[in-house]
Amino acid sequence: MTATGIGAPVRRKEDQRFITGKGHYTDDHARPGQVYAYFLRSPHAHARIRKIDTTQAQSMPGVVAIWTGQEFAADKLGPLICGWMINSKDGSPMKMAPHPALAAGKVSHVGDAYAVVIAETLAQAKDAAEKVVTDFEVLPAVIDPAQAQAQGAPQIHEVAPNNTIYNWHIGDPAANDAAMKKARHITRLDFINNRLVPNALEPRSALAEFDPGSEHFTLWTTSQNPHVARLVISAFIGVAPEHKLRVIAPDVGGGFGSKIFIYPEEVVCLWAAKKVARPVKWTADRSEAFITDAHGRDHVTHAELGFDENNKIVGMRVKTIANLGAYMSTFSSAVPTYLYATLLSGQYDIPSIYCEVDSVYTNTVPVDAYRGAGRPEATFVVERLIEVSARELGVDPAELRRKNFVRNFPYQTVVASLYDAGDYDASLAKAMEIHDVKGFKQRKRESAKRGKLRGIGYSTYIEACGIAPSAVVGSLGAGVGLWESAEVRVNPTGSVEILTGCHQHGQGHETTFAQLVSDRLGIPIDNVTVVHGDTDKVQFGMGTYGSRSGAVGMSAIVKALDKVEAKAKKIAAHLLEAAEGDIEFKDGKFSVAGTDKSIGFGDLALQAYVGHKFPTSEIEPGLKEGAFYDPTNFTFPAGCHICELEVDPDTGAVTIDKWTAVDDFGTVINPMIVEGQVHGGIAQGVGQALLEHAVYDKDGQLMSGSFMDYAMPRAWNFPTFKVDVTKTECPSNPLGIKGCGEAGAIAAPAAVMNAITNAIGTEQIDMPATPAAVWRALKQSAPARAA
Ligand code: MCN
Repeated sequence: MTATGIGAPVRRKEDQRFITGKGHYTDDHARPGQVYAYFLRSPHAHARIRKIDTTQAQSMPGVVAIWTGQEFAADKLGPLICGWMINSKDGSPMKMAPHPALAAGKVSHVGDAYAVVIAETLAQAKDAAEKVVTDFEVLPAVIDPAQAQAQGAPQIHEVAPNNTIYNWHIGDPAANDAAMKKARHITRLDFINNRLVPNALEPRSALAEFDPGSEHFTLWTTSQNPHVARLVISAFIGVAPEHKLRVIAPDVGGGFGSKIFIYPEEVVCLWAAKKVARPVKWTADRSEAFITDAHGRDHVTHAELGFDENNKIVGMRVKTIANLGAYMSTFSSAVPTYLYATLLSGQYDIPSIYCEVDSVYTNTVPVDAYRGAGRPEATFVVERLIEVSARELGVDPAELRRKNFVRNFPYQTVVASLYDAGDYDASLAKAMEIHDVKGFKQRKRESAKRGKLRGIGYSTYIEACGIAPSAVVGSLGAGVGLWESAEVRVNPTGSVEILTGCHQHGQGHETTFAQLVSDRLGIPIDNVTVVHGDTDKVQFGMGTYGSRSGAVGMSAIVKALDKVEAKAKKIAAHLLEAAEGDIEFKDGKFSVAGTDKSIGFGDLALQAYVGHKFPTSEIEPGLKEGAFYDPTNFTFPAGCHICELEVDPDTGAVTIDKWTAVDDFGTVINPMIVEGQVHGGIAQGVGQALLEHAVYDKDGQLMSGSFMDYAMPRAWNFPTFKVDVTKTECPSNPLGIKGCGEAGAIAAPAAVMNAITNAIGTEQIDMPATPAAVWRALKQSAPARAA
């Protein structure tokens, strides 16, 4: 390992500009003549629009234009789409309701945009918006996913009777019934997986420009996948043809999934920019973000786990209702199905699993992928079930896990995933050792002396990421392939530009991708630049989500580097007057085996471009290669997180005292970045378990719609994490990498809730375990505990 190569804890190159305020985010961009968009949003969860009167607003100072959903509809643009087809168990396709970028005739959630004001300044746009008079006929709304399918529930979209989008399943119900009948013990649990707001640091933003001379559009936008945004906007919505639309996702301040999707605002800005013939900018304020960024999670689940007389699992049965909100967001349909149920086997050898998922519409903000997307929900089901089972069976929770671990790889689960490599015993043992699980009893006694209840909880999670083999996702209904692209451009001076289809918005790609290239080509890391996020510069790529940039994006770079090396060897052979097969490449030098003849990488790059010294009839000048890489399988990071905490029985307050995480991410490119990713993920998972909740009242008003009401985790909510790794290399990519970007968020909620329920002695508590919820659970279970 070199000081900056694979495995080195190199400091993030990009942080220099971020921490000195030199980042360039969408809202930092300004175009001459730019005007501002302000959206009128529904104050009601469900309402018919009887009339919109813009007369007074039109005459307000600075107003350039005001358009409603009717005017948008008149231009016959396509609706926003969900790109992953899911069929119900009867074979019928999911019921996708139209989602126009500006609602016309009816609004379906608080925050649904139905008109836009374009003005010289944002303040003028807001002032004018206040003068728009909208006559709403308020309709009954349905908010709770568990009520959405009830008889007599308000119907949101005509295409979806009973508000049901699909009724999907995986597994064989009859075989599962038979398996569960044989169980000697069945653990049964009901959960709510709480709805979360993504809250990226940088709110979403869009700046659209139209050049009437060339008829080209440019869109600066907060996107995790600019090419996909361009494809959807051109092919499905039809604002601009693909080749005349440049999408730039510059520095983006966090996404956590919420910026994968194509949203109404960027579409409307593009449409408006052409109509007013001026650049149009929109940037969400925080309140707008709360009611427009796609939310995460929101499942209601009943789950059962059956055991035989030897405590071996015989079967699992799960029924989930997933809330997809008022419209189907871009990837929403896949989250509670293929990203959820396919992980229900956890780290365990489970011979029979049956899972049914009903996805429903409600009058709430659309729900889509949020860090982990389906896999935190699956881990929560599996890891709560196994922990509670251990308690019910009276066995040690680590022992019960060990008894049921998968040990022979590859392992085909009964829910379609093919686990390729892993060592679950190793991560559990290492975590228990680091955590000092043996000392828990003593620590519990000490807590008790101070009147505190101490609990410990495990989460031996697995997830599938590195999304994903195109053929697999295609067969499951995805509208796109999920390969990745790269181009390696060697410049004449020997510096290198990597053009990647991935997009970084906090993950440190400018460093880790450069580490790979520096390692491989033997050049200083500072001679490598990573270019991403601009459809005019970079070849088509699929973007960043599903912890794929390491496993898939870097594999595409490896493939392109292979081609660069192959061509460079050809050139070296000519320059050194040797046979191509005799050229070796090591430490940045091409040499003829067994001789002292060599040429450095930089010199060779120059020769490649001047082309003076080799026959261009045999070798093309230049040194630049591209590759598309399609993985052969998902990667399956797995590990063990242990949470230890204290509960104050008087107040219900929870203090996390110790956290140990041992993860298997295969080959680690940069341990410092990986550790940072784990920290961030744990923080988000703990946020879900203890603090965060998008609470709607029965009328569909978001009660926790600001940071005054929606509690984000803070540094003082955490102890210092102990983070370590084990390693089994991933066999399905050339670097042996498994993704790390979501692991913490996937593992953490179950670890926290297992620890809390261990401390308070009752399972009857849902996330978030706020002090009030913990205190209530303690009071309600007191009689049972006393008995
Ligand atoms: N890496 C590594 N060794 C490995 C695996 C990864 O050194 N074995 C490095 C990668 O090279 C990359 C980083 O770790 O620099 C994360 O890699 P990966 O796990 O491939 O995840 P992605 O880069 O694809 O990022 C997506 C992932 C997801 S899905 C969410 S959600 C998330 C996350 O990253 N959103 C984030 N981390 C985030 N971090 C920040 N700051 N902001 C977000 O929005």
